[in-house]
Amino acid sequence: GDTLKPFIAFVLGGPGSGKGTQCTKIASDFGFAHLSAGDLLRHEIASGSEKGELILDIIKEGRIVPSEITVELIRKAMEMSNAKRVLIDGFPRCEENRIAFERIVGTEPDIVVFFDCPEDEMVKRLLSRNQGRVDDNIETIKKRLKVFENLNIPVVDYYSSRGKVHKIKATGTEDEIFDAVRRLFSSLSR
Ligand code: UP5
Ligand code: MG
Repeated sequence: GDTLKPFIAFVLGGPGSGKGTQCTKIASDFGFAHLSAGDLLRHEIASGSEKGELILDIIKEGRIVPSEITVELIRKAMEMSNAKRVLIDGFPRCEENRIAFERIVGTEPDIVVFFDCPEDEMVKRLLSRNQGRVDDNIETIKKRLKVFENLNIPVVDYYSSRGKVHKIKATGTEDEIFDAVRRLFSSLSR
């Protein structure tokens, strides 16, 4: 294996804050591999495995999939990509996720990007997405928002206390938000 550890950015923010949209742009402009924890979990569901059935039940309820499942999917995807720079989108969702990642992968993120978006805007975006996601209904969205507030914000607070968080205002157009994102990533690559 590669002895050099990649540069890792955790990308966090509430449901619908624009993590996936902005990660796509970062990946293409700055040469990062984009690993979305949610996409890896949905891929496992689509594979039809027994693990996938468990994951589907959890996602429908807006709850958090057991750390060992998610960390293992991310670890494998990192290994497969063999990338020097990695965006990990939508993970860790809770302190237990964070601790499991640091233990199993054996490293901390270099930076944490946090997309700060008001709840009413996130709800509006999710309800108009229309891509058939089983969790884009108002009942599940309310649960996702609660889990985000109660379990994900503490992770952001933890990394803030370690000086790793870059908070980005996630309202406005995709391009306006990417202006701020671009400034951040340009400041890293020298
Ligand atoms: N959109 C984007 N930017 C916009 C803008 N500036 N103005 C107007 N519209 C904008 O964007 C959402 C929608 O808004 C899209 O239609 C987009 O076009 C539009 P997107 O970029 O998809 O936002 P994102 O933050 O990625 O929203 P997503 O729904 O993916 O966030 P979640 O964090 O809820 O979803 P995720 O896939 O990460 O997780 C889903 C579930 O999986 C979780 O609820 C949980 O049950 C489970 N999960 C785990 O258990 N563990 C994990 O580690 C990860 C997930
Ligand atoms: Mg997403």
